[in-house]
Amino acid sequence: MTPKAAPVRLSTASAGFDAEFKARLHWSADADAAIEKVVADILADVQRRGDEAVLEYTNRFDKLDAKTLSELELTQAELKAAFESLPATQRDALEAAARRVRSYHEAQKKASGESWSYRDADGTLLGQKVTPLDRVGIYVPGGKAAYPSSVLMNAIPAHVAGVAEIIMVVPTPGGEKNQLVLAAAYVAGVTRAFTIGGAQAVAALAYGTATIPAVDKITGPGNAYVAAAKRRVFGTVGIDMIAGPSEILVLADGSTPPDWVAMDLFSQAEHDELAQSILLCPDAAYIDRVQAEIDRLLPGMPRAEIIAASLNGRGALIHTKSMEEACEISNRIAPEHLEVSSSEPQRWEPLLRHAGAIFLGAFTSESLGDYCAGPNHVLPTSGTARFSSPLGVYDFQKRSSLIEVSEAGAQVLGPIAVTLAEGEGLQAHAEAARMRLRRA
Ligand code: HSO
Ligand code: ZN
Repeated sequence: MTPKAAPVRLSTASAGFDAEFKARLHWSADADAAIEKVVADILADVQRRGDEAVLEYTNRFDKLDAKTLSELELTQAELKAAFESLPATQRDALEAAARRVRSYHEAQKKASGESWSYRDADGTLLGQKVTPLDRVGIYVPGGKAAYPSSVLMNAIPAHVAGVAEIIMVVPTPGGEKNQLVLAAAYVAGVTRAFTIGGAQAVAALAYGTATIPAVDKITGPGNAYVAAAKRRVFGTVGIDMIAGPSEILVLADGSTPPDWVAMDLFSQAEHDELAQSILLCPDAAYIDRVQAEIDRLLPGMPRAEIIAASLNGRGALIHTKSMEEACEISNRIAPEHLEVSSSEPQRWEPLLRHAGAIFLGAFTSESLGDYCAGPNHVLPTSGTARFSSPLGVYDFQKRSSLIEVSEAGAQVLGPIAVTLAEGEGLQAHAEAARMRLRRA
């Protein structure tokens, strides 16, 4: 029997709204002490024993029987063969998505990822030099969350940024390789790929082993062990973010067919029982129609169980006093994905300040953004859109300040530096500045 999905109905007009709303939103990713211990041991072991440790853990956890780590490297020929083994429709879709994701990130680089400088009145040059990271690692989960689209979303911005080497790791439990993931690695231009995963793969990338080169940054989602490992190696390498369960918030004015909205809520819910789907709408009758569509459509969904668990556990249909109030609540939530399902999305967009990605208008389903619109689908979750941004070209670049003080400039800056240096009691600083002053 298909389960029922009845997201909780809330109304901003009711007295208990704030408390109920907070309780629903709560998501705790508290560190699990048992996982932390296992991960700490694996990291230390890989640091100590390198290849041997990675090989042992991989054989044990993924039930493989490899004799050396090099056996677990996927050759470029294998990636290419995976691509060529796909039906033409899949090959074309992967390439079309890759093209659009690439164009978007090229535009992003042009807009904010280039070096700049200027000269001030004394001829002193000041600027910022932007350089790509040398080598990055991309973690791709195995099993149920193995998304080829995520390979594109991680590797393409790295490529566009100019990263010379992109190392992909993907676990293959039981030796089963996901051909679409390998094909996506080929399309996205991954440099090297290894069938390893878990904390041991994160450790190998962070510290380097005889076979796996150490990288400068690790991006990509993973399970609780991978997340704990990424947290721990941060500092030795950069990381992108620690992602929580996926979220969608739909702001609806009642003008979109309600089955479209119901399916958009499903599209997030089907990812994971912990995923969150919320509808905010000032029209109570429309909310009823969305619920009716949920009831009608759910039995046809292959992942009905997951969808129902997600909607019943963390979903909500919220009746607001107005669209303005709905925008305010959305800002409080700072959702990963925000759909403005309205006939006048441009009217509401200026009111929306915190969201990973904003999808404007009835035709912009989140799913189009997940795969092929162009912007990245790796987005800040759990309210972190208040202070962080989608994965982008900038995550694969760093900036160096450039300073070239002219002789005239040194005469202006010198006395300022001398005064401040003496104030701090740092005589060498003061002298270094003074030596560059022209003697009268
Ligand atoms: N909505 C997911 C991305 C994704 N969807 C991958 C389908 N495949 C998290 O943003
Ligand atoms: Zn998705």
